[in-house]
Amino acid sequence: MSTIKGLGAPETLYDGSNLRVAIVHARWNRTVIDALIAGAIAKLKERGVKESNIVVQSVPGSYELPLACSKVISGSHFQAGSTAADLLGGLSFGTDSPKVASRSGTPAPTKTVSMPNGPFDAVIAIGVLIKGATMHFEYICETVSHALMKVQLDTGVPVIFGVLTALTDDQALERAGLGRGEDKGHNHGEDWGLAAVEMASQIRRWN
Ligand code: DLZ
Repeated sequence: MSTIKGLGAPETLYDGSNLRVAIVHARWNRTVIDALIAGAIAKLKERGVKESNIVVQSVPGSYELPLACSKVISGSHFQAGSTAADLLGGLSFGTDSPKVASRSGTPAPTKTVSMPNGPFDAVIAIGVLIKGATMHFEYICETVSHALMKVQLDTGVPVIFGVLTALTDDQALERAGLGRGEDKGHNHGEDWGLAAVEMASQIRRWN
């Protein structure tokens, strides 16, 4: 069945070969997160962004994303960042029977390398929030989405909203292309990679 939803094609094919992009991601619900990061990186590279110009930084949970994005944009150093090249070797996802891992706590970062400096032309904030039994979900979704918008308006650097706010595990898996049914769904990370290149290119033109 055709659908009217999703990212429409841009009028221009943007060239990302001179862009630097940071991906800041939460570690909650890691299976989904890893697929989204891989989708974003695949599209960044498809549009010409160099692997060495893609920096990936993890934070514990989605609530930490706005401050981390703000610090990454202002050029503060983080200790646990990786380049896309470091990371791509270590990502694992797309298993036969995907589960949303690590729901019961904040997983530890796996790497400690120093992160190259910005400035960054765009930041993609990636998190996966899945509704639980309490009101946590509502508070974090609301706060994080407002705060990420504030970061981009305050800094003038595009912050791509890569936060899934899913009511169920299956909704999250399907939006990362990991659906458990015949239809695997669509990896929204790909859309975020394309959005980052488009917004970064446009902002350069407008400045
Ligand atoms: C505490 C919490 C819960 C319950 N659920 C999620 C989630 O689904 N996705 C996510 O990214 N983070 C979750 N967190 C962690 C918070 O975002 C945050 O890391 C902690 O409250 C510490 O500030």
